[in-house]
Amino acid sequence: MRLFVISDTHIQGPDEAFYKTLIVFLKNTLCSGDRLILAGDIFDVFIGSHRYFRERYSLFFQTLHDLVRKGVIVYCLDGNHDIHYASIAIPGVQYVAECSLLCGEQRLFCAHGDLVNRADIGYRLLRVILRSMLLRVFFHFMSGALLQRMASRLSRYSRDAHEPALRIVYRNFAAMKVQEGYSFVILGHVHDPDHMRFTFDGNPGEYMNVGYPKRDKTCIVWQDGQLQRIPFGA
Ligand SMILES: [Mn+2]
Repeated sequence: MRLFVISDTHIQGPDEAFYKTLIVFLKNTLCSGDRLILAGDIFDVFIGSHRYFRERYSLFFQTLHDLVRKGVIVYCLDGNHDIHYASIAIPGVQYVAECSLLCGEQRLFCAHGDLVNRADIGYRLLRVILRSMLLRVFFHFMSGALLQRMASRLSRYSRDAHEPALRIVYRNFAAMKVQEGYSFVILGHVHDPDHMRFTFDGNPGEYMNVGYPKRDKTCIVWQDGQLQRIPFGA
């Protein structure tokens, strides 16, 4: 059993080369019994409750459907650029806020990571508003193409904060999870391909951040008790 974690690919449209790379990777790499966590910000702008976006990326969701049929266990997490995935309701895909899984005898924690920085109150408030029922109804009645244009402009302005100072905040969060008993902690969001090992009370733990696949050309895989970064297209 292998477990793959992909996040922060920030796909901007179905014609983008990296979109095709991602789909080919999913089709060719994952086998029955593997697990896949899509850990948020796969798309730069995506609202799963809106048909426009489901159709825009239908090839991706068809691929997920095929993976489930093949026997791959798929977990899907919202990011801060892509929300309401659960509305797509692909049978067999598990829509969760975060993952807490057993890998062999060890526990693995995975989340997008946009809630790690507790000092970012403004962002937390925005997140609640974006997910609110009212806005969901509003989205529903708006043209998908208009939403795409508005949101991609916003997305350019609100590039996630990737300051180096955040590295320590993420490492502290991971250390807290190791203290809770997790052996592996995987986060995304900050586009920082960080990797760190800790020991708490003699129990080793390991943290990896997915980084920014468009630049790093990698995702994370857990296999035989080890976390590794592997190239897309490998
Ligand atoms: Mn993010």
